Amino acid sequence: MPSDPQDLVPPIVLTFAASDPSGGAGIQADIMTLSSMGCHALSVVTAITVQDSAGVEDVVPMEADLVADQARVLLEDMPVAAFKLGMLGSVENIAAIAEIVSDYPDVPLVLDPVLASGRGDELASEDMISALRELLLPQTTILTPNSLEARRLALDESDEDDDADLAECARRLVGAGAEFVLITGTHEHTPQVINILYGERGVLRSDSWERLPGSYHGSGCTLASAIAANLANGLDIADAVRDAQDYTWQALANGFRPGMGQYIPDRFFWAREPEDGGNP
Ligand code: PXL
Repeated sequence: MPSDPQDLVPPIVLTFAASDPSGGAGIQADIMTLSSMGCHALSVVTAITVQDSAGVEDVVPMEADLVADQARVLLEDMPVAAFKLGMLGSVENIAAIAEIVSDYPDVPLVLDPVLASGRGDELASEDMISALRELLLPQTTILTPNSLEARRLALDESDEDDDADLAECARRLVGAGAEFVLITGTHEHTPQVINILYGERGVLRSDSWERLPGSYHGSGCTLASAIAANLANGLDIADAVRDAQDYTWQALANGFRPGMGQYIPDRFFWAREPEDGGNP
């Protein structure tokens, strides 16, 4: 028996995200990823969605007071090693969460700016984008937009430069307060998917991945949660980002299609033997 029961407690990560009952994205994706990577997941639900593997039919945000209460009781009880923020549901929720995390400035914060689903359903209003920029970017350790989200967050309507290059977007997002920005390249028309990590001094690392043929639901949630798990496990930012991409690529490569819509990543690919009926 270890003398200290704390030795048995895995690193704890608190995720704020919306429920995706399909198990593809959202808080369900976060819990699976964090668990698969050896963390204990605390999960504060910010909104309920109605969706299947083909698309989102409805989004109902939780009351901001209820979001704040869920988080406060957990934070008074347990030491949190990282925060992960996904779809937040409303401007009021963003403000409540920004206030809570401001009490924990030393805890790394991974912000996945969920603006639309991979299938194009809008999941954040312009007001929510402004609130993310103003209230959360200054508290963000690492922001994980895809290239479309990076452009929407970095450029405003008056910007002529719709096609501003991603390095310029990253520069502006770092200027707005994010310590690091990982821009994923799935939506760019490059033969390989190129993901680039930027910091204050520009590019920190660039990783290229074989482009997989499927259309996936929940890849962004998986990547951001995997980064949070790695930071909670004590990895530095460059190693956390590299290892999380490797994990996510494998989860996608082993993805499955549970219904009539998109593929979803298998976050427990490592636990399945091919002879169990899992993917090879
Ligand atoms: O993949 C982004 C995402 C995050 N969270 C929820 C979602 C989606 C995409 O559909 O539904 C709840």
